[in-house]
Amino acid sequence: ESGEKWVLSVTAQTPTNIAVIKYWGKRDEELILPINDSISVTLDPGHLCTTTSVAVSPAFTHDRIWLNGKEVSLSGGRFQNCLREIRSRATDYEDEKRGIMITKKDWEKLRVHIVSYNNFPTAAGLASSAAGLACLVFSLAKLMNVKEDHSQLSAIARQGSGSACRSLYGGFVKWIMGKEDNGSDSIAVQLADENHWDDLVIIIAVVSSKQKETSSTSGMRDTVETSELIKHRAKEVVPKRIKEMEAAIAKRDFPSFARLACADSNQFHAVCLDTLPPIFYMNDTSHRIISCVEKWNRHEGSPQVAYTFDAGPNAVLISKDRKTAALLLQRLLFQFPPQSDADLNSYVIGDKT
Ligand code: 2P0
Repeated sequence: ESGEKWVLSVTAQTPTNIAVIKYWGKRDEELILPINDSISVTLDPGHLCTTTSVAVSPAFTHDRIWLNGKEVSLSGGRFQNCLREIRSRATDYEDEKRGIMITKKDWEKLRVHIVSYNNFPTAAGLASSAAGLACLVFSLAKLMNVKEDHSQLSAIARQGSGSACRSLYGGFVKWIMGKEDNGSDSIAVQLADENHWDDLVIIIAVVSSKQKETSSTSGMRDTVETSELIKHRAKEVVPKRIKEMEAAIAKRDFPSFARLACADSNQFHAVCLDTLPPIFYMNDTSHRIISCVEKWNRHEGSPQVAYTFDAGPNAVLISKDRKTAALLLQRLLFQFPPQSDADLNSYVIGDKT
């Protein structure tokens, strides 16, 4: 093809991740450095995921981005930070067949177009930034022939959105808070791959499709500024839980896994209540789901299902196997009958990882 007409593109798909030991609170807002480690499970590809295509062409005059079909401004600091970090690591690219040669210098001048879709409604209040920023960083890195490994890329995705760094890996992932002021050691590492514990089944019950009232970013800022409880959590509670959770995952010990995940979700929401002004992410239905699972687990004598709630009222329910997941779904549909056919589609069912 002649010099100016080519387009080079890459498409990638990234699932979101669900924290079982929560990230809440930053020590550095600009670099997005957390006050504690966190552990998450990445959903199966295809469920709650983002698909992103990135392209460069000499014909492009500006960096541009379209999210779910609508062009949005790229001026936000976080997008720009990710783009800049990837660009600075670009390496020479050559496609002899098409006669394309892009040097490190060329990458600085070439403009990118980014098109990104979520396969779930952003309005449902389900984490979208994690999958989105991870996918953006990964596809840009592939396009620009960046040689960094997944953990190094995770440190870049982290600067787009904290939880995004954990979506660079499948399976169980730990985001290490790190010690350095420049964030170089605040990276994600894989604890176990997607085949390690494939009995687990995750069911997400959409309790409300309203968008959350307090964004995570401002919520955690308020918490760090006003909560006493968060200090105790970050210093004393989480470090111990991280060790215990790592052991539970390694041994596929569901009772310990469930106990830790539920306790950590509850403490995260307690810390939100301890914030000034208090943040209410869960609602009555969320509380009823918790009671229902707690009662069931107690009745069985050992945990069957773990629950965890993020910055919104939707329940993420992790059952120990497929049989339990079927029972759980039955119970949910009986106790929380969907009000319309549309609601039925909101019961997103997916295996772990
Ligand atoms: C988590 N959450 O560990 C926790 C639990 C919500 C509750 O990470 O400001 O969108 O972009 O770093 O990652 C949501 O916060 O916040 C989050 P920023 P992010 O998954």
